[in-house]
Amino acid sequence: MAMSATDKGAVRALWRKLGSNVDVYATEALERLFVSFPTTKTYFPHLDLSPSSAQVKAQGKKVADALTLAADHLDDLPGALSALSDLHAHKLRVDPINFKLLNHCLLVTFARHYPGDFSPALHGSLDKFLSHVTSALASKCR
Ligand code: HNI
Repeated sequence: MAMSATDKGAVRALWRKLGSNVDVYATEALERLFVSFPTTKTYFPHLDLSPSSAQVKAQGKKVADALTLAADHLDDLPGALSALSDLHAHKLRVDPINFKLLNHCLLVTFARHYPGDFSPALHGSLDKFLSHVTSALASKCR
């Protein structure tokens, strides 16, 4: 389902509120991903995935920066994420199911830290945003 103007406004407002904490939250989401869905760890055999690892933190910052780029380009997600889509599909060969798992962990993390009422409407807008990011990232998988 397309993101409405209301969804886009909600995501932009959320990003303004989160500020630089997006790094911290993306790192927490990755930690949750590796604990709750351990098969995802197979994509990172070269990284130290133990709790509080500097490498997971660095990966969290990369994911956060890409999400911020996406939040700044809501009207052209496929264009903004094109290079990352190539990377994940052709080089890293990430099975698209894994994006859904990370989206779940991101939602849980944002809901946990959101300062105030993480309303059903905000939940819905954020879920749509993450689904669109995922579709753009997975668009070159086949
Ligand atoms: Ni992903 C590298 C963004 C989901 C596996 N990933 C990156 C980089 C960014 C990024 C940015 C760094 C690119 C570079 O160095 O040029 N990844 C994102 C985003 C999402 C996502 C925005 C979804 C919201 N990545 C996933 C998922 C997996 C995944 C679900 C697999 C479970 N990503 C990787 C791997 C790398 C990677 C593997 C390379 C890590 C490294 O350092 O070698």
